[in-house]
Amino acid sequence: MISQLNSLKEKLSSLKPPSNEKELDETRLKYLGKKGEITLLSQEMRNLSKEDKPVAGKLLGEIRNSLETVLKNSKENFKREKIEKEIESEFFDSSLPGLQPKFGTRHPITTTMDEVVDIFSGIGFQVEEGPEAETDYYNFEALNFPAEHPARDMQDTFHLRGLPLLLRTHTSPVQVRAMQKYKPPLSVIAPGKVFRCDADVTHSPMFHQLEGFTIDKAITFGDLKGTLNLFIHKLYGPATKTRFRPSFFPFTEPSAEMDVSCVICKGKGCRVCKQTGWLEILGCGMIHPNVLKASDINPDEWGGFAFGMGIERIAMLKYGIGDIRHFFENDLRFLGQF
Ligand code: 2U9
Repeated sequence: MISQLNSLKEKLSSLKPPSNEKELDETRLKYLGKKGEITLLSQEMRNLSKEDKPVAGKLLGEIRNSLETVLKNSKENFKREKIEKEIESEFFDSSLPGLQPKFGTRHPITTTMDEVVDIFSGIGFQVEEGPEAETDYYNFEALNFPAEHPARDMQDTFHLRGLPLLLRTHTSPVQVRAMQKYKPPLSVIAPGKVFRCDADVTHSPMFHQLEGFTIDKAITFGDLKGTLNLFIHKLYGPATKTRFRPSFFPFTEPSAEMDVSCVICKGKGCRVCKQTGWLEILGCGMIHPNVLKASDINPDEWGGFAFGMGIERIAMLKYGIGDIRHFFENDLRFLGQF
């Protein structure tokens, strides 16, 4: 037994330490497992003589301790190596420049619409919204459109198949609904999407409008001019000139179109204003008595002015954009510029 222990000690002293976890487990099993060499030898201890027992016991203890130390050191080495490898693979260089996050931008139509709404809200107009699918009554009849008016033509208006509805061609029906809902005096703006069967460089089948009106006693064309001049000076700057030309709309009488001095060349004449120095910006007029009557407002007691503008046109002039289709293509190279 003693000689067996001595040769085991000899063998273990030249034992190559395990080089991986698998070898470590195999070595442990080989010597310290249930049927391992050291375990079997320690079981045989009880058969030894009284004299040999302490010598063998001391030797066995030394062998077990030195093997356990080797195994423990190897295990710790493996653990450390594993952590070092992990740290190396997950290395984070905090001195590298960060990745630039991509921020979205507001659509130029949203920005322009908000700006126009803010100006009119600031001088007391209340904002109203309404349905995009409308009846013929609210879109045409209540607005004094004669039955055979060209705007009612199938080519201009989108009709909803099988339903007595159409896509509103202007936001005027929202204004009619407001006139019926509230009592004058009343100042309303109606921003929103409108739909017309039309498409080219300056027309899109869907575009944005903002219309407004004021109804009060003794309203004059002077009130209309004062309000719109204030709006234009806030939108394009106080040096912008305005002029009014006679026009026609079924819902206003008299009607006018308002021009502004060219926002690009300041009135000198350029490609955008076709050398005239002026840009057509919106339509307006005094609300037709028939329109007031249709909403139960007495035209002998009350009068009103109204106006309407296409937001795409305002934005095209503000940003110098030549083609309305840019607004709807959602090209990030275009949208990222605003
Ligand atoms: C009610 C009474 C009157 C709204 C008005 C215009 C003139 C006008 C166009 C501008 C460019 C439409 O987008 S556009 O093509 N609009 O010229 N709109 S007066 O008049 C109203 C509206 C509602 C009850």
